[in-house]
Amino acid sequence: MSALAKRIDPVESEAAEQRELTDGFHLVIDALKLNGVKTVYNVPGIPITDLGRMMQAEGIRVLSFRHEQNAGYAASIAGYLTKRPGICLTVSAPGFLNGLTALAHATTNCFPMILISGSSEREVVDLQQGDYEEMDQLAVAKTMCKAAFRVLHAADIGIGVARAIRAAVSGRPGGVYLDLPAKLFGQVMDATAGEKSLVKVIDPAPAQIPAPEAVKRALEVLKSAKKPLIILGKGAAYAQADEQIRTFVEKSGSPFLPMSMAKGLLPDTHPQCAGAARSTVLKESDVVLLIGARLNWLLSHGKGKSWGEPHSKKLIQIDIEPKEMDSNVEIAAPLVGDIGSCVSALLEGMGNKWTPAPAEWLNAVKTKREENVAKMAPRLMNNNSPMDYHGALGVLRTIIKERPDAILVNEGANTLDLARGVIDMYRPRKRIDVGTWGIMGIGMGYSIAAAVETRNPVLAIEGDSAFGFSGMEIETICRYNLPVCVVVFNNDGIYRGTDRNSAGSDPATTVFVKGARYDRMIEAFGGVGVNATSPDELRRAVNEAMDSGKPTLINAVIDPAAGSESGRIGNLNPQSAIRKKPTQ
Ligand code: ADP
Ligand code: TPW
Ligand code: MG
Repeated sequence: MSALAKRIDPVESEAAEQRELTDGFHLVIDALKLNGVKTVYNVPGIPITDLGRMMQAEGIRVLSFRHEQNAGYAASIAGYLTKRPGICLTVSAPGFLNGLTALAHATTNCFPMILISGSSEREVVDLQQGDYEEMDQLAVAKTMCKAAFRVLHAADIGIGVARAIRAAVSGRPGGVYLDLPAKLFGQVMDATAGEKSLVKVIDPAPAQIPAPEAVKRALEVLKSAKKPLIILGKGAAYAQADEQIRTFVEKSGSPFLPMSMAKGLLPDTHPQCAGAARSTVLKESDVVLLIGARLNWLLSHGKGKSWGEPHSKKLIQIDIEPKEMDSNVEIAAPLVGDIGSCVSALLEGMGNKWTPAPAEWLNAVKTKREENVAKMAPRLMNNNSPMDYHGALGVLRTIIKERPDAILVNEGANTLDLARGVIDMYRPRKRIDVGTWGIMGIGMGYSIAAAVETRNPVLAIEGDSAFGFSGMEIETICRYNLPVCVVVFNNDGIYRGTDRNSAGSDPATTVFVKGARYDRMIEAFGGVGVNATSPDELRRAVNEAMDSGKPTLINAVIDPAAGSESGRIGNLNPQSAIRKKPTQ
């Protein structure tokens, strides 16, 4: 008899006397444990408070957050880092809705995640009779995730959890919603039958082998290239096929361009890395191979001036999702399958006699890259006070170089774009950021999950606005004593702290309290707060935090005039045809 049998107090009824019983609470826990779930990110309340308590009692690590959105972002990035669904647990209606942004974010970014929410009485909800936190959560969730399920009977919990796991991780990963009505938790059933009803998901993300003719076609196109380019996306980092990818890239002799979260899959200092020659390689390449990267806005949809149009580039795309092919431009050689299998098949097809890309091309890229790096170098060494972005980032760049296993969390506008360009990454899956939506608010949730899942130290580089979206979670960081160092790039506002409202006495829409001291926030919870006004002070404070592993928040004072509107993507702001831009 399993452990679950012991947990139910003897039931008075005579009929039940001889049987051992289990209930919905325990079946949910047993189903998750059976499938290797070790951590749950949650905010307690009716009807899931006891579920969290019982999970903890049963050995699952339950991290309680201050807001479900942050718990959800934590779960989403846990999914990305581990290739297993990250689990977020919330209460009904408002808690569910707070978690929903993260679920949609996980789906958009192709991260496996399961949002489990308690819900109200179905009978009352469906008649709209005004139950406590009434909402048809399943209907709402369906439009925003990869799959959504509701379990009404305790005997179906095993199947419900199994379906949720499989849906989250198989094929293109994404967010899954699992609706558990309050009544389910108390439902009782025979323990043996309960145990039998559980499902261990075998091979949740089966390998998807590419078709041999598709491999051949891809190799033919690649062989024809004089100026190939390989673009690595976060799908490639997620796939955990690091060795195959490295071998393939090196064998191809092609420059590679890492997308933001693919930085470090091969080191940014690798001789083939074209990160610092991005516009050159996008414009001048003749064959582009995409590995786990979509041709969305982040790659200008694969067309236009930045792609050197008019051109006759040929594209090869590796992706697990067939529908991704031709989404924006024609793909000459679609290679559908999982990245590990596809790259292995390409390597095998290349054999021992593959001729690497012409050296002139790689040399031209190298020259461009060295030029750009040399241009930036002096700016990174300035010791100005107040700091500019480059002075502060120069320090953090060195710290990551010295600590390549640290996880870098990054959000903001200028703080994001400049940190991405300046800070080299050396190992796979060490840079996690705003992702496909450019979403603000991932910072503390990502930091917590990164520390918990990897046990590596975390350095979060946060715009002051970006930080504000999840700042309360520094209490969570202190409560669990996590090795997280948060650096708030405090330039008094969004993009800049210098805007003025010319029409009245209210502050401009993009500015915050001048000279705010974010470092004092963490002191309220027993963490270490430091105010850093120069690169030297910043270096000292971050090194100390990374050495001690103590929760730390550094208020890095940045010149309020240093940033630019929307960082690198100011061109996406619509312009009024009839009004001049308000004064700044
Ligand atoms: P980036 O933002 O870094 O360019 P995207 O999120 O746009 O990356 O693209 C990631 C792509 O990777 C998605 O199209 C997704 O389907 C794909 N993908 C994710 N995991 C795998 C995998 N294991 N094998 C193949 N493709 C994958
Ligand atoms: C959920 C819009 C994009 S960037 C940004 C906002 C509000 C903040 C930029 O200021 P920050 O960085 O962080 O201080 P810096 O260095 O440039 O000053 N709401 C969500 N997501 C997004 N992207 C926004 C709003 C936005
Ligand atoms: Mg700012």
